[in-house]
Amino acid sequence: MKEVIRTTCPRDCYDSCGIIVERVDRKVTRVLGDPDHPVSRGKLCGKCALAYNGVWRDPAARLTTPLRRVGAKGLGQFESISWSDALGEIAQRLHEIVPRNGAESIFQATYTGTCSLVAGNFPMRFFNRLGATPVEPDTICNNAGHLGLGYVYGDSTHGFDPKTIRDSECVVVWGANPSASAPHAHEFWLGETKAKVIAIDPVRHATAEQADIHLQLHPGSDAALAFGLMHIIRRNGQLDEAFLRDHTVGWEALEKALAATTPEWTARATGVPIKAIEEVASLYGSGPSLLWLGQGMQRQARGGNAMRACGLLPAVTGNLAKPGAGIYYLNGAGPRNIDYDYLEAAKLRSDPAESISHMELAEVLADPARSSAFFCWNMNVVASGPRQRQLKQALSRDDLFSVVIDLFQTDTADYGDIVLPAASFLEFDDLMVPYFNLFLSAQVKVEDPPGEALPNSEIFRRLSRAMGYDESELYESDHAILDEVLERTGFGFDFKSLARAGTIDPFTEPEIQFADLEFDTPSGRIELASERAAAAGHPLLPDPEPDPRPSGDELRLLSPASEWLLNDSYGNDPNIRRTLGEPKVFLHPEDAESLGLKDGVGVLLANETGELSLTVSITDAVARGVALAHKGRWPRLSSERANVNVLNSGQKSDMGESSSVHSTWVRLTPL
Ligand SMILES: Nc1nc2c(c(=O)[nH]1)N[C@H]1C(S)=C(S)[C@@H](COP(=O)(O)OP(=O)(O)OC[C@H]3O[C@@H](n4cnc5c(=O)[nH]c(N)nc54)[C@H](O)[C@@H]3O)O[C@H]1N2
Ligand SMILES: Nc1nc2c(c(=O)[nH]1)N[C@H]1C(S)=C(S)[C@@H](COP(=O)(O)OP(=O)(O)OC[C@H]3O[C@@H](n4cnc5c(=O)[nH]c(N)nc54)[C@H](O)[C@@H]3O)O[C@H]1N2
Ligand SMILES: [Mo]
Repeated sequence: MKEVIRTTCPRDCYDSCGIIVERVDRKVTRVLGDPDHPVSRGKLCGKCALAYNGVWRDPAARLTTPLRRVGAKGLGQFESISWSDALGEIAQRLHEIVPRNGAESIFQATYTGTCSLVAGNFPMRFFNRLGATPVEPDTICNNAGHLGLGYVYGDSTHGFDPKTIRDSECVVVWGANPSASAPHAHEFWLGETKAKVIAIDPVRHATAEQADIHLQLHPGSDAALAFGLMHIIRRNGQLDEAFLRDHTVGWEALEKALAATTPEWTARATGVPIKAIEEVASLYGSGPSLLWLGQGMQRQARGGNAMRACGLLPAVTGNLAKPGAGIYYLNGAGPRNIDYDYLEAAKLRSDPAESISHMELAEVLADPARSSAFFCWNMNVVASGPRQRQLKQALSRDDLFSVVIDLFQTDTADYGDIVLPAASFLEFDDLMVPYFNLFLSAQVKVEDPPGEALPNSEIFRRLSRAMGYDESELYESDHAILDEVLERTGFGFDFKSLARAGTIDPFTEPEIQFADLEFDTPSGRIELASERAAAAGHPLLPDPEPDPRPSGDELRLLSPASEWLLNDSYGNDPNIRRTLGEPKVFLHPEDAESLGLKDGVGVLLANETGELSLTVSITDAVARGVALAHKGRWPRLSSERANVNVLNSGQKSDMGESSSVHSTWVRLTPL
């Protein structure tokens, strides 16, 4: 018998596609895009179509039983054990560690392997009860931007409603690459709009190619460009003076600073021709305009400053709180009334959690005085984190007890003492709150997990039992949680009715961002100049100065999202590996020439942190001075057992102790 089941992709992607799964005699035959879903419109992106019909559903590639390490750490030699042995052993080790070294010596790292609510958050109930130290999740991804925008607006998780594009005349995509990171938004949301689309990026990616205007700025010159645009907007008489007077503080100081950022200065600072800067200023200034600030843009040494500077544009032009206007970084669950304190049972934690940054994880795990155990789940930190070589070394410590929970035998799993097999999103029910569109979606189980794999939530219920914990929150069932979460949203759905609908949009009309013009800043207004930033050691106004340019044999290494990989997922899918071929570094023809590099040759990238060999691909799609090598390859599947993060120094961004991976400098030498 053939059936079709509707579900949702819960991966870390702006699109959160609707999926339909075909089953014959209860066996899944195909995973496809849902034709009725407003985002996917019947099509999955290339990578998910391959992976969800490939490695994600291949029982031979998946972890199917708990494993105990038998060889040296990192070698990936394990034996199968039972769940009760695995959980018993973990509980025994934790019961030894807590009285001896304190629960704070147990570190746990998680991110967005699945973004679904229960699988992503329920395990925190266990860690809250245990009192483990979190590795602050957003420090690997977007924390600098959250802090930077927070200084200006008091909030960074309440973006525009994408539906409002119907009233826009201009959409600026600044330091995001939807053609890879949001392929359906690229194709439909941007591809079909009547608004002028402007892409601002050192790389001419497919979204920049498709845009009306592409400003190919030098990396690290975003604040300079923002100030240059505001200089011209002021000169053009396109300021919204009433808005500035009524809803902002700091205009006087900002206006003074804008005097110096003339078009000539801006062109020199950014590498963008004056004419193009003028054109963009005039389009954005006349509005209504949307501004999408990408996560890639803030992953640089002064990413917080860059976000603050770019974030001023909507305020000076009054492109806020009206249809067709707004700013977007991420849409959090706020307007959808998701209760995270309930999901994570925050009350189970007795002491407030002191977190560490991903940028210092390798150091902390190398130090026996600070760390005695490490849990990694929903995350492949050896592939995604900085200082890859140093992190592997730290994870090799004999006296560090490591537990890794994943679908696959990842590089991180190779360092586990115990590895636990997780179920994939096709194998359990859950809820998804997309971070671009303001939807709410059901993730519906379509088949049983392979072997003995279990959803994250069930793994942690069983671990709580093995620990002898008795708090009822640790044992609440997934379905009780799903219905409770939905009840608290007040949208009138329980899980069953939401599963029938697939995806709902609770807001029939576009939500107007900041409609009440109240801002959660100390002044209650938009803070162009911020005393709070100054008190934290930053300048009162964002600083327009660009980063220094690379010279000699040095280039600036950018390692953003690849069209064919999702973070560090899918790097083990055979079809995707074939499609990608050798790991490459993309270079501008003039840089290649001055370094004596020809298309297709091998090149060594090196810096103080590490080195990596890649194959040269020459293209004028990258700006001069840039080496582009996408993130997400699996180190254990390459001959050097490394990916681009072997070069990532883990330097903290100016705000939020966050990743500055796009500020990595490398020297290139022909192999
Ligand atoms: N060089 C460089 N490095 C980067 C970045 C960059 O731009 N450049 N970007 C950074 C960013 S933005 C991010 S967000 C991080 C992401 O880095 P990661 O979080 O490490 O990457 P993911 O591939 O999203 O997910 C990690 C793992 O979750 C597993 N997983 C999926 N579903 C489940 C589940 O239900 N349960 C469990 N237990 N596991 C599951 C997957 O198999 C995968 O191995 O990488 C960062 N690293
Ligand atoms: N296919 C795919 N989709 C993904 C992911 C993936 O790995 N693969 N990852 C997911 C995750 S976790 C995240 S956080 C998002 C990230 O998705 P995006 O927000 O699109 O961010 P990135 O892909 O890191 O980088 C976007 C762009 O930033 C540019 N950039 C780098 N430095 C600078 C700079 O100094 N200034 C400016 N203006 N631009 C700069 C890069 O050239 C790149 O084109 O995507 C999600 N979606
Ligand atoms: Mo991310």
